[in-house]
Amino acid sequence: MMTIIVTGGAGFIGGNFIHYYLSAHPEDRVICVDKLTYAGNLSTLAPVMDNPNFRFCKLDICDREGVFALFEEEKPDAVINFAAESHVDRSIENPEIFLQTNIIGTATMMDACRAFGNVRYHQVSTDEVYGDLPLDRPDLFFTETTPIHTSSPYSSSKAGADLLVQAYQRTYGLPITISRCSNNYGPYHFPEKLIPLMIANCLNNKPLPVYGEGLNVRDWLYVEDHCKAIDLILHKGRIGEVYNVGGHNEMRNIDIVKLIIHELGKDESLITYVTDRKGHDLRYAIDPTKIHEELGWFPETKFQDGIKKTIKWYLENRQWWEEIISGEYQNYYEKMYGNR
Ligand code: NAD
Ligand code: TDX
Repeated sequence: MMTIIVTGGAGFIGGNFIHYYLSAHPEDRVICVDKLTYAGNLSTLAPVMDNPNFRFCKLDICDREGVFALFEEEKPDAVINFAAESHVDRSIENPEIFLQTNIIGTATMMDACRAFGNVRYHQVSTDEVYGDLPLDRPDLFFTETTPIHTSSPYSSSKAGADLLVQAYQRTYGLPITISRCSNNYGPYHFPEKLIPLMIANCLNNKPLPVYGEGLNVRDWLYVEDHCKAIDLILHKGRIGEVYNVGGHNEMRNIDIVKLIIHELGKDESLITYVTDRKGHDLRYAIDPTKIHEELGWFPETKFQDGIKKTIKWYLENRQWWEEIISGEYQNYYEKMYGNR
């Protein structure tokens, strides 16, 4: 039996991971550490709150005293660090909190791992640390040896954290792994991000704000496939290694938006082209050969099925996202999109 600390578990991917992990490993104990920022929702964890093998702990990963006290109490066998400020647009408006949570928070969690017996540590990173690829070179993909070359304060903070994780292994022998995943989609995705934002706006008959010409390409992966990859890396990955995780499922933003419109029976006249994101990455595309060959991982959910499941989830769980978009989110939306 293992005790694992999952940080950021009230967010999108961490929440999905906790649901997945508790059902895949019913013998293990999961402790969720989450600060409950604007992106954290306890309602995401409601289905597991009564599970005797689950504990929720409201805590900032930068709170050294609090983190050390929790380690002292729980003696975890492993840490999976999902907690982060995760939205590129917010990082362009205000980089500071990204440096704090994504870099200092990572260091704090790893310091606790060192202090309590070299605890196994997994860092959830992103393909954005590799920068972007040109649109006219479909033959190019990110591999684990692609140089780090970031574009936004968000991706730079994630890259800074990755370098620190590798340094902790080299310097202190901390048993680490890193996964760098492409864009996720699925249930519990916060509605500031492309897919849930377009679903929510469509359902509310609001304009669909497409940045630039909508030609940027992202490589979409169903969130459960990402969760399975992290589970495999935690249990079978080679210590010190980076694993790219992605679906070979590249789509242009505009095609995603049109697909959502058609699935929901709405009209393309809802599309509104708005000012582009500053420094907007053109294309992300992962080469997942390493995790496939070493750990046998491959994406199980096809995009056509995953997007239908996702839309169905948003239709059946309106309360979850309507509560989010009715609060402080309104001010965010007005600031980001009001005069765009
Ligand atoms: P999210 O924004 O939905 O959730 C982040 C969670 O972290 C929230 O619950 C929030 O309350 C918590 N958090 C933030 N700051 C914290 C702090 N200081 N202490 C404790 N908790 C804190 O993010 P997500 O989309 O679920 O992303 C999770 C991780 O996966 C991030 O590290 C992100 O960089 C990475 N990632 C995301 C994607 C994607 O497509 N969403 C793709 C690749 C990698
Ligand atoms: O309103 C929008 N209109 C639009 O055209 C929004 C919110 C986004 N976009 C575009 C920008 C991107 O090209 O859609 C694409 C996807 O945007 P996001 O959902 O913000 O995701 P992205 O910037 O690609 O980053 C995501 O994937 C990598 C996650 O948010 C990161 O946390 C992860 O590391």
